[in-house]
Amino acid sequence: MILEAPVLRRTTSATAAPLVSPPGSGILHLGLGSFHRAHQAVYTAAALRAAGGDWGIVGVASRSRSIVDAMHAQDFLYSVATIAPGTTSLTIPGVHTDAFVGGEQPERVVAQIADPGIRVVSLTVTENGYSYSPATQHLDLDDSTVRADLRGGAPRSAIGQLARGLQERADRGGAPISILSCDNLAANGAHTEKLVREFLLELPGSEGADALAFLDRAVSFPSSMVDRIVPATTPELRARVSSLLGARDDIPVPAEPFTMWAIEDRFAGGRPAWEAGGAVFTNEVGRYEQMKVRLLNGTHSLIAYLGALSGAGTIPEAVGIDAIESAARAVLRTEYEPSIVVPSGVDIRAYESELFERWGNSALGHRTSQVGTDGSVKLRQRIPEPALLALRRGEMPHLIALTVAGYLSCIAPLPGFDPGVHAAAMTDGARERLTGYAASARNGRELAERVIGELQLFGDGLGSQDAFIARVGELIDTIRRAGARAAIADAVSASQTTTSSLTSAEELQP
Ligand code: CS2
Repeated sequence: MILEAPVLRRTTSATAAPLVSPPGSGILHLGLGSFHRAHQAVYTAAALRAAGGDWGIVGVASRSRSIVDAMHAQDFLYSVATIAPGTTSLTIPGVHTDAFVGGEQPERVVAQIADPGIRVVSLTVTENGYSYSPATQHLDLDDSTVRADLRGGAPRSAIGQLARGLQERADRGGAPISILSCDNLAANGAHTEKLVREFLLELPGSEGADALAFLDRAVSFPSSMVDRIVPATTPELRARVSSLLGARDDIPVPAEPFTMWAIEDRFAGGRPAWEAGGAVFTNEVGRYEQMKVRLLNGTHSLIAYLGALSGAGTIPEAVGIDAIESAARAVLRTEYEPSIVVPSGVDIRAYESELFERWGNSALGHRTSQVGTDGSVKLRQRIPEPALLALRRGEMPHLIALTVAGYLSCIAPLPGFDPGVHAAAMTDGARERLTGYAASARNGRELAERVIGELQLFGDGLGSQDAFIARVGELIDTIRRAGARAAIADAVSASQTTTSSLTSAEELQP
């Protein structure tokens, strides 16, 4: 029945709200994945409805031909299925005007960035897509793609594409443009700008000079905090959406009802009226980012790793385990909350209780393996600064140590320990290297010393914290010997005895 339904197209779409029709394409988006399609695209549709403007989006998938083919086959339409227990509602953003695969046409990415009609380049390329070394936070000059991009030819890395595109734009008259990172990186705008500048500075002679002058003059890199839980699309969702829609949609995106976007209002070439979709323009983006990356994402990692080790396939299942819920509450209150300054107007108690509702959304099916994937780059954003702040206060961050112990037990299990199927489903660029370390480690302490101390996976600050490294090692051994629940009980009770008086983050931060 569904197979016989017509494919979703502008002519077959039967949604209640009329589709938007962007008159031109002012945005180039790198990273045409589910998150972008359920987040920025929805805000852009609201902006176009409210205020118009030629802010259609040209979407660039880094490698996936199937998403690009499906976007073309469906006139760039797809549904966002907003899912809460008992209800699913559909919206069709309809803001994309073209789509192509960046890996197949890297020269086209460069040409589009140089095109004066494009005034915003936004990015969701994941923490992994910025070609920087997690230990140093600088452009990773050991990365073969970065090295090839610096030598010339069509660039393959996002940073190389941005730098080459901006070079060409500078040559074509240098029309103002903004580069908008929408990834979960601290100070993502400044971080992206630093990496693009480092790329240009690495070019031989004065090759990057004109582009650097253009950056000073007419390119802005606003930071933004993005938030919406977007699980992977399943065949069941495709079938459900197609039957609700009465048209076949091969690329729907599931998402939770909650959505938030806080953006610095520094757009050199103008911007859509994203506030119409509820985006907050603020000069407190740094505070929003820290709050979200630590409280939501940091705790999410804890739930995912300890959940997977306890046999939970989904986040709601994991947070439904009492011990994991108490660990999540404890890490929020005693380790993450004291490390942030809450943005003005945000009620932190309400924010936290909403987090538990969001994680508990059982209809969404968000997998522990999805959140646990790429921990080597994600954790670098989430844990070192709050851990160091606690250590400087003289307190051991037991639950952050537990998060790291959970991560290593999932990705690089010590010999003889089986972390289970959900841990095995996590992918991580560092898995091979870390597994090699684990194979020759005699105990958790040795593994933690190699990964945190020698490899400095979480930066040089934590790399020299022997007591923290030892605590991670102990918890890895407890997980191996007595299981995840024993390690959680140990960490939660230790944290209760050490955190009687907390100093506020405002006093501790410069
Ligand atoms: C998650 C995030 O996969 C993960 O690491 O923590 O993708 C999280 O769901 C989003 O950041 C929510 O905005």
